[in-house]
Amino acid sequence: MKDKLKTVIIGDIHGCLEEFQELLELVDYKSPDVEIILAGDLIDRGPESAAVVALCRKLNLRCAQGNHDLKFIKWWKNAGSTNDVYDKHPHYNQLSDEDVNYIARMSPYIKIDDNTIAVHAGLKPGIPLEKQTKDDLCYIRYIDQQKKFVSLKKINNIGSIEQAGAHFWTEWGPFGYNIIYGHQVWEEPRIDKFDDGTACYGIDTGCCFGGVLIASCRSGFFGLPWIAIAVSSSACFTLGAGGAGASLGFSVASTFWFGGWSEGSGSALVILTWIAPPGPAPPHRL
Ligand SMILES: [Mn+2]
Repeated sequence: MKDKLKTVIIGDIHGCLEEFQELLELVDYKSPDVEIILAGDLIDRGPESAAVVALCRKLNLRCAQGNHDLKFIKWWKNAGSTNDVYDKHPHYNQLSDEDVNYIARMSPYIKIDDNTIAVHAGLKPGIPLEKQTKDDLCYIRYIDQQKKFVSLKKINNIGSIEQAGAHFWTEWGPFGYNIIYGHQVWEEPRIDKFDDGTACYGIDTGCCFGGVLIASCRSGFFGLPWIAIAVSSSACFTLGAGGAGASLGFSVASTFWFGGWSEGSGSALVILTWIAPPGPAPPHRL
């Protein structure tokens, strides 16, 4: 696929159709030089999972498969082994054959350029990108000294991440790529920078839990190399537009320059500028 000038990466939508649509408008998604890439977890938790999948499919958006997407496909391949899942996930029953195919065809990761990838959860340290397993790419969170995956359940059983001798996966970097990922909910976007000039960008700010949905935009917007635009969920908006910037916690001066915010219809709009990541220049600089 030919590289487009403006690349926009959106993380865990989780059925939050309204916020997703708003964000699409915001990044001018119909423009021929804009490409939207999704970091997975389109479904579950939010109110309109089936509609989100249908929209992404109709727009033919490339999506890195998330653990929730993978979980659905595993269930579906087992011919819907249990029916009680409909109580928990009624939208499972609302997905059309085309929707199911779209989810099944999602990529384990998406290469944005030679230096940059989008993936749902992250990478396992010390393993080449091509050799990463689907489960690691979709589920990874904590890694112990033996470079083994440590589940959230195990950490909860042991007591803490430290007691489990584990670290969040990005702390084992660099990985040879700029990595934009979702999966782990942060109060504000998390950025880990490395000596080789690459960085990891965690962009899941928990829209389905009342946080915001973020679009990480590369190149071309406002003539700057990288920016992030966040649109509030309705729950977050009730925090009050006046305090939007502060209440969302976007105050990391070394990483972000707070570009300002304005009110849209029924939502607070926050525009943040990402300082260009160090190291290799994005190849599609204006
Ligand atoms: Mn998720």
